[in-house]
Amino acid sequence: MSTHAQELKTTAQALVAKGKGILAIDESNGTCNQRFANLSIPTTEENRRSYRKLILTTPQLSTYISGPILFDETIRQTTRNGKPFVQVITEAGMIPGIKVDTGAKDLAAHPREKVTEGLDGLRDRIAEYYRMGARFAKWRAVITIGEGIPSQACIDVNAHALARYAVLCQEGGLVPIVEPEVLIDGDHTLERCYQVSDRTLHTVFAQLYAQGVAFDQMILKPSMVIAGKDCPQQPSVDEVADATIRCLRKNPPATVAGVAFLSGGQSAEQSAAHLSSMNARYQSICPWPVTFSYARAIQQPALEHWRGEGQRVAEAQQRLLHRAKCNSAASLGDYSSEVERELALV
Ligand code: 5MM
Repeated sequence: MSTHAQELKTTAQALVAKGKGILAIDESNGTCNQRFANLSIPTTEENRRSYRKLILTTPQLSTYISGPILFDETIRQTTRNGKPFVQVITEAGMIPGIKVDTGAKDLAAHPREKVTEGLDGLRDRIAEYYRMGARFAKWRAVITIGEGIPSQACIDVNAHALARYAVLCQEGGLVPIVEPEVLIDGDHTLERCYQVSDRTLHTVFAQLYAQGVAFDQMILKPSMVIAGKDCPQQPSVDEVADATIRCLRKNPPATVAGVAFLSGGQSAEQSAAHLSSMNARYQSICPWPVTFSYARAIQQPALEHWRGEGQRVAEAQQRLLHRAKCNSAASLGDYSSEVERELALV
């Protein structure tokens, strides 16, 4: 058992506290720059710092967000006055998190498939992040659906790495967020996504168990069971919620501290609607809290408004807060298009 066991349990529970979710702002520089470039925002370190400061200093954010996940560059950055972002986060009543994987790379001998790297030196990096104030971590594995894929080899190596990462995190005092993402890209059906998600989660939890991960000291960050974005038969909101909960109830043990979904390229409204339907209809039969750990579905409206201009910060923060409120409502099963509009007026 980790010497941090009690701290890990307390942190894990706080991350999925009622009405709260996690905010992923851990885009690597490449991904962040791409999102900036799409909006003609100059891709400089100073702009990445300003944008992350805009997010982290949003008034009332901690009412809805338990903790933000940072990228390595961000955890080392400060406000203009020199206050470390970790301090900004803790003073606002949130828990600092850190992405510790180093990205999904091509998997040898398996065309079109990826394996996430970052295990080399991880014990030392975790110790450094803990000293800097981080209390949870994230590692994302990517599973692609296509003709003949995913291979079992791809699922196995990613599950093995997720478990190695998770047990190292617990040893070092960071709550691991275990993120096996089944991508939304492609024209696969809901049923095919269900089969792949089920096989992936089954393999991941077998590895977590085999390697001694404490389930009550971790959070699962899965993708929803959804049709591929190019599938001609798009399921209804309730069909996505039904399939996702059916798949989830088969897999994570009841002792897992919480389930916090990624948005995976769904629109802001869609991801809130799916989460809300799950909670409204199934909260009473789920053994763990079901909430969000979104990046794009919370940030995108704020980023699109900000566009790198200082005078737009306050309005961009309002847009960020609006999405945080909507997803908080969704985590309670209370989101609807009317609530979406009402919360915009508050
Ligand atoms: C799936 O991506 C994670 C959740 O974001 P969405 O809710 O937008 O799907 C996200 O945390 C992702 O892992 C980070 O943005 C890091 O991305 P890269 O690819 O730069 O490591």
